[in-house]
Amino acid sequence: IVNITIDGIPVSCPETTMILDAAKMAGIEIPVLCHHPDLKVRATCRICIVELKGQRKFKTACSNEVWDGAEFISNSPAIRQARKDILELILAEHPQDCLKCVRNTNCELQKLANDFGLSNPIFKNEPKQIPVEDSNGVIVRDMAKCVKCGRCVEMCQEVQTVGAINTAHRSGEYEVTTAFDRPLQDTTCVYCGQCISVCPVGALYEKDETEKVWQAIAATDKHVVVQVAPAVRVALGEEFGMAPGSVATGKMVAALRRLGFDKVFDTDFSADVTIMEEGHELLERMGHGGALPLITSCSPGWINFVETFYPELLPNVSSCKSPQQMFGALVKSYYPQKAGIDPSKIFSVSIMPCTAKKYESARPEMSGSGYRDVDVVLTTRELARMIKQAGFDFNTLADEKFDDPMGLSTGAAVIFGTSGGVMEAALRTVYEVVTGKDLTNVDFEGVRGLTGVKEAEVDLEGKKVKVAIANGLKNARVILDKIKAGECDYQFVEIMCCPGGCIGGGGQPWGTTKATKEARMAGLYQADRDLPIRQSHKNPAVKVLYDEFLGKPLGHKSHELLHTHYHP
Ligand code: HC0
Repeated sequence: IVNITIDGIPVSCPETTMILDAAKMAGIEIPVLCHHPDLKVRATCRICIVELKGQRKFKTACSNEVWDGAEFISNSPAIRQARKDILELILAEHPQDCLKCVRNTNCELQKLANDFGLSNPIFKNEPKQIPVEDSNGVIVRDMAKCVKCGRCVEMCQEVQTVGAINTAHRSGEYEVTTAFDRPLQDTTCVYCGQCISVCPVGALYEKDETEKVWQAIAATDKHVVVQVAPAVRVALGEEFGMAPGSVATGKMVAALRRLGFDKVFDTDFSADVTIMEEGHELLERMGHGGALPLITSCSPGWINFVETFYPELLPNVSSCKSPQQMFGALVKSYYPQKAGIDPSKIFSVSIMPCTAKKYESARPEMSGSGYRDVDVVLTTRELARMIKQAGFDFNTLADEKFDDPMGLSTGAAVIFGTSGGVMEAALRTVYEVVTGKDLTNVDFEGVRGLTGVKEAEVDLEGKKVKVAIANGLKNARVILDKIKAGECDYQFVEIMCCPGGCIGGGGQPWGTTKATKEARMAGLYQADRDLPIRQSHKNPAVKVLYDEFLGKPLGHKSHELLHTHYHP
């Protein structure tokens, strides 16, 4: 423990504490731009400089540790002027179209410019003329706005190990780019959108498709249905001032109805169906042969990754479509039959915490119903935008319930949205199917949490099942390399593309950090505990689906509608 002062305020902290964090302990928020709490120290922007008392020496607060007796000044005329100068230089080449920018009012650079009162810039504004790249249909890159902080590059290179973007050139030509400046669709990009999550400005964002949905709602000949992913309900409230992790399911359903959707359904319904299909696929492979371990297939960024980087392991990947796509196929086959609606009139929208879901829905094979199964995918952020445009007060909406028959779901389904959730949901069902006994406790704590790689062994009354879970693609590589080398005897593996699972998806509200993910994860487990049914095979609406329509898991109709194939 060392003793220091910051702006005269005494602080005692471990000697490995960064000045930035020590300042927080003193209640002082030092401004940052390149710094992100979950990423490495980079100290490229220099905004966070502090002064050593009595010496005209600056130190970056994000990259320097404290030492005993140090006296730091974080607010002095020299510091304020230096920070202003840095901001002036960044703004000189930054497009100043804030009113039209997707990050207007939540841009980290805009906030700094506002805080430092840069209303009379000294330099002429000469932004680089770089065309906006939006040809891939998922991620938009407006590189003229890039502040070269490098957060997205670290995310793509080191956290996700995808390597689609990197830095190139030096000095004034230094830029974040793809190999040979190719469009994103000609790179290894998996569309996870994690680069978007950490971008401090409006250089990276998802392709906005809200207008297509507004038009469908306005069209009199369309029956517009919506499904909502598990992780959206614990993050959407943040857009309206709620604390991260607040379970806003009832208000979200009410809001979707107010927007004009004809039916408000739940992806959780088809997450329960996924467990029926995938659980039986696991038992089939364990009993009658087939590639083991079985690896989950619901995370579309992960599917893009395995197709690109580990095609030799595709036989291990479950043939189940993701819950989003199972829902899409059923809402244009089962639902119209049950509701007496012409399937050609159905317009199917999904609300996802994920950008890769936009890519997944556009895959040509995702048309098991005979139509495009999911017409438009919106992120959590896009849904929030629609609600803001509609102008009603989200916070005062009275809770409403999802519509039948595809709105009934279980606690097993809602935890799909966090790392370990698909595994836990599967175990809750597989245990009872294999043993014929009821679980006394459905909580499999060993598979929970944000640890990158988790392993567990589950005893199915004498039959042991070894499982592993990875979240984030770097962690996925750890397990995949072991499988390739024949060094593990897992039977079932869950892989989620984004760190933390869908709670940390690339379409979630900006400002997502490990702390927000922990709060959202707690929200999902709360939602699970609050539901009366917590195992997928006990979902009565799923039972009716199999009785009336599908027949049995892995049956002919299931294969037609709910299973898919991959592209090495
Ligand atoms: Fe997920 Fe899903 S849990 S991938 O993270 O399986 O996006 O939330 O909707 O499809 O259910 C995302 C979240 C989903 C799907 C589900 C799965």
